[in-house]
Amino acid sequence: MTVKRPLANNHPIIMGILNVTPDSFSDGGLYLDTRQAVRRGLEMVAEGADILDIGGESTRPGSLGVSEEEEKRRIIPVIKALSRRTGALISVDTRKPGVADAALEAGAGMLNDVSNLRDIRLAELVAAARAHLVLMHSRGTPEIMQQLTQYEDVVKEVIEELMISVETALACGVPRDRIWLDPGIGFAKTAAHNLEIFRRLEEITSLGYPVLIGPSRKSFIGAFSGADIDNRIGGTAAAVTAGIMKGASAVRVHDVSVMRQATTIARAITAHQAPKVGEAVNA
Ligand code: HH2
Repeated sequence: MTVKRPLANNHPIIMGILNVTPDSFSDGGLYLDTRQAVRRGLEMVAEGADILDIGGESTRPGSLGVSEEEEKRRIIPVIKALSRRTGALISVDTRKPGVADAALEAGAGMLNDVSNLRDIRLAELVAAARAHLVLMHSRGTPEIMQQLTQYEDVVKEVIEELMISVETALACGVPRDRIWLDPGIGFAKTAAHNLEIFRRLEEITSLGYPVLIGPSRKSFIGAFSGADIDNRIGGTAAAVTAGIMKGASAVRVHDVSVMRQATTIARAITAHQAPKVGEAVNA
């Protein structure tokens, strides 16, 4: 398949979150209707999303998962419609090969795998479709992952565990330049681990793969600020800014237009050749 809209442009890449689920921790239940989901996807593209990440199964801590049939029923019509109607790259957030296969067939050009390749067939499908692959660090399943937070050195171990999956993906034929890494903020991590990952993110962004981070509205923001789930936009913007300043290429967020502004300014501050003021104003 052809990959839409080049991702090699210089601005930080925004991945807009579209959860077609009744129970996602933040936007659950809002986009269960296909038309509402498509409308939200188009809105995020208008706000500046480069990628739309469409998921049909919540992976919040403790969640039990849904059947393959139900996951497909929720997301395939949305993927078909949005891949036809936008230039954004469509990503499918799934851990199931059957769902990934149907989604790639329906127009997705990226697989966002929050299981860090527990099933090797995911990499084979991505290679065959010539799609992009996000390898996100996690341990166990969402149901039990918050019991698997024992690390000697969280950053070192996240890197080691991600690199095992990189080798597997390469061996399956996924091209090196289609592999993205994500440390998995909130997945088998305590709030302190999440901060440590941000503090030392350069150790991951210097590995030579684009790095995606997903702090949006997550509980570590509440843990440190006391903000409830509907009021974490400031903490999300701070985490997104820190991530971009430490070399992340992309952020996965709910609040696209605000985070687009945050990432643009973070990149302008850190860029070797920041735009001149006039250019920036007219951009
Ligand atoms: N976080 C979530 C889901 N998918 N994918 C990547 N690559 N990185 C992340 O940090 C990430 C992810 C969890 O957030 P959300 O989709 O908002 O909630 P839920 O899992 O409850 O649907």
